[in-house]
Amino acid sequence: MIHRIARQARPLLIAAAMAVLGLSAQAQTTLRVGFGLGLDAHYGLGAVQMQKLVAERMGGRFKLELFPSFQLGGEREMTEGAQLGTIDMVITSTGPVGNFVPDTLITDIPFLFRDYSHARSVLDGPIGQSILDKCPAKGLICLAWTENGFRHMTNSKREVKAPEDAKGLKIRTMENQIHMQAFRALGVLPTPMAFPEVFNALQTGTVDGQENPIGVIVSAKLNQVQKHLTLTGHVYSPGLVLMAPAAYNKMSEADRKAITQIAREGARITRQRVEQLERDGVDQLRAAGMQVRALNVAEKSGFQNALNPAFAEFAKRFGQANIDAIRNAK
Ligand code: EAX
Repeated sequence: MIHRIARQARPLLIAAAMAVLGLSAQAQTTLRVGFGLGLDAHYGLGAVQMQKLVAERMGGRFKLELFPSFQLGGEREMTEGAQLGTIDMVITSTGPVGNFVPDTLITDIPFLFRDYSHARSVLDGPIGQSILDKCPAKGLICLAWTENGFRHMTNSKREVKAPEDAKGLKIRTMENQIHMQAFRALGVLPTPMAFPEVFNALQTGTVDGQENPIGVIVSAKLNQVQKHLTLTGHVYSPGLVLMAPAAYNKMSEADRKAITQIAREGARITRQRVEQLERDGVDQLRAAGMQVRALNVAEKSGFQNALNPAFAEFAKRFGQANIDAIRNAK
């Protein structure tokens, strides 16, 4: 009699023990997270924060395994990996994402955002959310906006303080149609390329220059292969935290909400790092021997005016009202 009761109670006792030990019957799922630059750069710090929060909040059901420094490929390749489900999460600039989700391209228009707080408030608000909502139909989950930073131009040939100085330079751009259109309007020869190839292309002279936020220039040590830095701030480069639908759709509603909130909190750390790298980075690059050229208001307007032919094309593509809704947002 006693044996029979013990036998029947056994599964209950095991379940109770597991509950007490916090062990769920569900095995732990490892989510692979790919991103560029080192762990101490802007995406890396955000990724470390996400890893910590997943461990704290997702009850042992999930853990993040981080793959920094483009180990899983360039941003376009990683974004494709998220679509295919071979990579579970990606932290990337919007650069190549427009090839998958064209609705993100409006955020890549030069001189669209006034400053960081303007960009973050638009992207974290209804306009930004409406763009994130376009991702699932294109085979991607866009959990949150993160940040790459305002982009500046570098080259190995000459000081650039006006658009005419840039004419004829071969400048590497991201694989982004909007950026390429803008650089063509400046009379620059845009050469689209995945970031992992950029250092070597600059070193061998395949391209004369590139453009990136200070944090990227510093983290990738581009001062070793670039002489001139012009603080054009010509584009605000948003970032995105992407997730593979294959991984996301397996999650409970509660876990989807949790990972989305965690992505937002990781983005907060990334944004702090972007501003810190930008504050400290220009002096670091100058000390490392780069000729740094800040632009006054008139010189910056010179670049903006030179882009007018491209702005006309952007208005046709995205609608002037949509561009103004972003540009004029408070
Ligand atoms: O996201 O490709 C680029 O220029 C990006 O700014 C870089 O990969 C960081």
